[in-house]
Amino acid sequence: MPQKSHSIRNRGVIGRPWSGLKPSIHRRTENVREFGFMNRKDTLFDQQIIEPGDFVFDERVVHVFPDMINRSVPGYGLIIPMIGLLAHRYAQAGSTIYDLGCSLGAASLAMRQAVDNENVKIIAVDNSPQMIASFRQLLAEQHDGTAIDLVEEDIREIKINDASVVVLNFTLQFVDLADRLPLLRGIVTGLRPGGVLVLSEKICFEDPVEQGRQTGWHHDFKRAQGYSELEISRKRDSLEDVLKPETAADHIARMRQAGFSEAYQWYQGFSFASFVAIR
Ligand code: GEK
Repeated sequence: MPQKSHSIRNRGVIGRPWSGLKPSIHRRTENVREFGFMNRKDTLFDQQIIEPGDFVFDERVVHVFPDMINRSVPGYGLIIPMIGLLAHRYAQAGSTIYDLGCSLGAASLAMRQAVDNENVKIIAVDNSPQMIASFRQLLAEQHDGTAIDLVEEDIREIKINDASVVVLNFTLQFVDLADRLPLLRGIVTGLRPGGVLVLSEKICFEDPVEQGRQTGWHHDFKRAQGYSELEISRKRDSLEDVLKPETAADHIARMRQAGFSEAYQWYQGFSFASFVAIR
């Protein structure tokens, strides 16, 4: 892969808290007057407005999403800028980058910052109309950088075409198990040789003892983030049958089966992991 002369560090992709947003944008997202609608504290499960098994990415979730994902996923604030770094390394001139299940676009924005001026196109997809509308509103405030095309669609219906980087950052876990292999096959087919998939997932563990310990450590993390016992158990109930985790070994095996020539786990924070697969 050709070396690029400009420094990613100088453009601030590394070391910024959660989003990899440019400083001005990051400040704006912290400004309640401008973006208060998606800057609220997650109290959804304190108020019990979501029923068991009923988690959906609706307006209530969008309003608290950055706070929710930061306080629920150990390492989310690290994974986002690392996706930027990986995009910087693997994005190919003239190709397309896909962010599948983009939510409010943290990964897209980190990648845009990392690959600016590389003649790439970014397509961000989510099937939640509220997520797409809010991400669109955020983008409307920015007038610089690579264009990001927003697509409101099920990621199973998207044709990946001439891609060099595809991101599934905590999205595959919400897709039916039977649909995961066909989805990955479509990604491999649409990737250029040398292109990559970055896959981040909540994982489970074969050994019940380890499963118990990892769950306990994750709940300690959530307690340390200020969630109460009630909020933790209600969220767990609401995600039951909605979020379907698999083991790290299952993910690696499926990526190989789908046609990736290499697949590695690069990150784990308790029961949250991230992988890179290379076509
Ligand atoms: C981030 N990647 O901040 N088609 C399209 N979108 C979907 C589908 C589907 N079949 N299923 C779920 N989603 C983001 C975080 S959040 C992770 C991703 C979480 C979307 C859903 O609407 C939501 O926006 C996103 O996937 C999952 O880097 O909430 O744990």
